[in-house]
Amino acid sequence: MTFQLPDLDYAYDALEPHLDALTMEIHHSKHHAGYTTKLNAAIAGTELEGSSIEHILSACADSPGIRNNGGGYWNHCFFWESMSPGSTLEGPSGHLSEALDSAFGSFDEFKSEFKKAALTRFGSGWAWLCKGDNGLSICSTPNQDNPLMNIGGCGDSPILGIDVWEHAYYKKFGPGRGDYIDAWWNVVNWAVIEDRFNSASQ
Ligand code: MN3
Repeated sequence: MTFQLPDLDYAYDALEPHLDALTMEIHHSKHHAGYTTKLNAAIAGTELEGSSIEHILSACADSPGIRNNGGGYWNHCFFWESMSPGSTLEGPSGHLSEALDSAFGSFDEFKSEFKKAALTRFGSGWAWLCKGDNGLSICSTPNQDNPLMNIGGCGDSPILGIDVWEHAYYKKFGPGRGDYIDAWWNVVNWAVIEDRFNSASQ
């Protein structure tokens, strides 16, 4: 049993004009495909072969090949599922909306804090919104690390994440990471984020 590159639920050009088709195609068919192939190679013949990706991520800290490629595999699956061409900036509703207001004051304040975490991640990495025992929180991780690895003070259940590697935005936005983040809000699938919030164990 090996990991497979998942198909997207939408076409590469479906997130235009916010995210461009060429970036989406390269990001999925080259970058994500590469992490998937290298993850399978890294776990082949080890005790982690055949394990769930969640178990692999919880046990990968001492293996750079499994950590980088397992993170890259899971992070991008999570990222594609977080977006939808039918999304709007109206944002979340229900219990998620209440939890965001409780943690950050308002949806706009949450977006501001999340953007700050994504902007200030030096080099390549991710920013995350997580659900934990004390409600919602924001953190960021370098490279392809993620909260499921429970390393670096970022260990609650992730419900939203943004890729801030340059490969995610440079073709369209150049060095304008902030412009990319602003555009990305338009394609966040809040129904999916709300489902994750409602089903998160913590
Ligand atoms: Mn990426």
